[in-house]
Amino acid sequence: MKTLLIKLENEERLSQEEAHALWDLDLFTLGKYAHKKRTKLHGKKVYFNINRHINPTNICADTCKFCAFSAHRKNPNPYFMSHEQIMEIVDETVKRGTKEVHIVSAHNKDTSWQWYLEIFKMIKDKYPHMHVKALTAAEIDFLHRRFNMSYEEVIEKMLEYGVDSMPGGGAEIFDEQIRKKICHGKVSSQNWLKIHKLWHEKGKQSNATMLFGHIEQRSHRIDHMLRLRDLQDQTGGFNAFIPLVWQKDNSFIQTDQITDSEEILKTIAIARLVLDNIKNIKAYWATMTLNLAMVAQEFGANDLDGTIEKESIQSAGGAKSSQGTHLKTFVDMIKSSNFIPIERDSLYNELKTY
Ligand code: V47
Repeated sequence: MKTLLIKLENEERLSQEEAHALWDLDLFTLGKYAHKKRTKLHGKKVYFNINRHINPTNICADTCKFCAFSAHRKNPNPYFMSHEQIMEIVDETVKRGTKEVHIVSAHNKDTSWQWYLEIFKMIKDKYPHMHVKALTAAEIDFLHRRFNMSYEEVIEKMLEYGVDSMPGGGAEIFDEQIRKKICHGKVSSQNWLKIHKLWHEKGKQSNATMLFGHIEQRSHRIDHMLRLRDLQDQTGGFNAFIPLVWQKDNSFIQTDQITDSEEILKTIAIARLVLDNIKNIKAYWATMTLNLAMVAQEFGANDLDGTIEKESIQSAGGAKSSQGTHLKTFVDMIKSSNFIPIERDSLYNELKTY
């Protein structure tokens, strides 16, 4: 424990063993070191962007037990949007100053790879400055399996059709045993990492998520972070790490695990301390409430994600995020917490200080 504290004090890289030992520290000790690191990197700035989430279909070939969004399971309302419907949403959101569309779909086997990709080209043709963050590694793996395309071919098409960056979804928890229990058949951990590596090798950036608070143990979260840290050492392509708190309504997982505020804040603080090579830690307000996401800014996080406008995946599981949030709410909350609100673009360039 003594060497761990000395290393934290000196801001040295933590070994695997030391990373696991972080759980033995209390929240306020973790918070002290995590906040020191976040302040060194970002001062009092809290980042967010003005974005729109679009989830074009919920019809899914996969059967992940944690998911309430997939229409195969307890969600009784299957839907599928046409490109015209998606463009109507984009046209509307542009009027409100949106600078990023975040497009994540279920794995719909009754469509074509063109349906997935052409929408990106339509958006870029009409709005060349709109940042398209689209296709999780899980979707890329699905397109590869369904349409017999190699990962490289899917990635070439993404570049050709105008995808700017990749969202971090589909990572869930990398531990293979847990993965088998919660999302058997979906992209493997190894392939999730391989796909991001291939994307980074094209000079492109992406995010990384971690779904926690279901049946995994704390040690699995550390294992997850360390696998990301290893890849980031090789490529430097991850913009942000996003721990997603599992929303339990309408799911097929039975668990007694309680994920309270202390556990969420500890996970954020540990992420900041372990992931010494990922600059941005997002407290994704949709899965931890805006209030706790604000508190998380004192425990290592430096970002809140965006205004979102409409959110269908986490809200299907019980999160109060279906209507997004207002820019003014963000700005007021950040200011009243004595931080500085910074609107950023999708790659963390600063656009405006409020
Ligand atoms: O991979 C599904 C998660 C992810 C639930 O890159 C759930 O900026 C909680 O990719 N409770 C997709 N989480 C969302 C995603 C994302 C979200 C926010 C920011 C970014 C980014 C990417 O949603 C899935 C899965 O892990 N998810 N169901 C649920 N009930």
